[in-house]
Amino acid sequence: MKIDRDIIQKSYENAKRVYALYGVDTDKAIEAAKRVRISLHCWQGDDVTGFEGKSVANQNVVTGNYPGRARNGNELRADIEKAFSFSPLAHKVNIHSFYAETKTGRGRNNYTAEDFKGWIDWAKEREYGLDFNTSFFAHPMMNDGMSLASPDKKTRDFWVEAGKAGREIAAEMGKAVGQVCVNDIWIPDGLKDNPIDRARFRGYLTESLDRILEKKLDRKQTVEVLEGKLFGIGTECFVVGSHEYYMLYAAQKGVGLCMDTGHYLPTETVTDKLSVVTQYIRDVLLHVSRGVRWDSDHVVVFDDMLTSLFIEAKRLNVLEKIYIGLDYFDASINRIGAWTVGLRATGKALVAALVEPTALLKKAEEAGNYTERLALSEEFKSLPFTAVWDQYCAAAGVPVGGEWIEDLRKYEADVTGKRK
Ligand code: RNT
Ligand code: ZN
Repeated sequence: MKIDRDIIQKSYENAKRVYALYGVDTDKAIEAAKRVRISLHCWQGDDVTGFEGKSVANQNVVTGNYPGRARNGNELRADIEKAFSFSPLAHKVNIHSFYAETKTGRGRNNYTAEDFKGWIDWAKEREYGLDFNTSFFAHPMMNDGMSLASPDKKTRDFWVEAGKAGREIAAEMGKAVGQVCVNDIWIPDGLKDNPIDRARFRGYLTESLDRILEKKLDRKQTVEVLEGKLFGIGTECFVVGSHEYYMLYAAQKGVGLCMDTGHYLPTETVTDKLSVVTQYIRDVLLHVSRGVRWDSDHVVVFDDMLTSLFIEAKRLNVLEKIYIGLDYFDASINRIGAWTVGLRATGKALVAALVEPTALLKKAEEAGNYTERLALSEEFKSLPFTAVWDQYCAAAGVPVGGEWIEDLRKYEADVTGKRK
């Protein structure tokens, strides 16, 4: 399938005139979209497996066995490039410490930037930004599913070392690529059943985080964000690093916060939290995910959750201030397809937010005219933002509409389908 570029152009010219009636400049909206970097999570490409080759329990639950998983850095990077070729967005790549390609036998607690040379050289050459996470999971040093909050001092010490090493790596990455590397700290630590002394575990976590974060690093190279969650499989009753825990720790200690859209009660939204945390916390990372009935990490799609989040960020004027990364893993479908669907859904939501005639909505609200606010909100939902998205894709030289699917099929036949 090939869509006539003339149709795309004409639709765009029409849409541009429609939006102008509401005071929106669509050319400017496309330029603004290019300034918002979207970080792609490398771990969708190999089902959160990493390259350390250890067969240990993984605290991230991934389901499916679709063929073609990337088995090493070169395959994973090639697959990421394929996904990027289907997206017009400004990209970063988000990696975990267990994607180190070490030649020195170093491990999780003493990796250095040298162990990520393959990633750094590649990102530099292609002008992608990089983001980082120390992997506090899938390792023999996990102790009853705990790391930084473990009651065992040796366990905590090991993971504090890993966290410190991770910060240095992130700083080196930021320096190398010339843009901030966001270092996300997420730990799975928690308990299946109810603890008696919750404060004891949280005390251990505070002590560990204080040790990790003690050294001041250059903010132009790296910033840290802390990611809480509500529950996990095996930690149904108690998660040490809850959202409130990290939100208050971050606000008090001047650290950043990560909010993952799958990590809250079903009726809670990150959309509503954004105006609070961006007011008190300088560095905010969004992990864009899709929880279905639970924190299931389904592929991100173009739905109300996604659009309302981007619209809120635009209304708050923080789209260029916050950091945005995708976070999901589906091993039951083509993994590059999974990445591409999420990237393109995110791009659509971004464009839909940027062309929203926000000024008119604000005006209605400020005048106390809530009928007009509601009426306009409804009308704006069906303005032709898709024509602006298509134009953004066409002008960037990436596929429009479903054009990319055939190319993906070819890549599967020639490359991923041949992997054993
Ligand atoms: C897990 C968190 C975390 C992970 C990645 C792999 O619930 O969302 O962000 O998904 O670090
Ligand atoms: Zn996350």
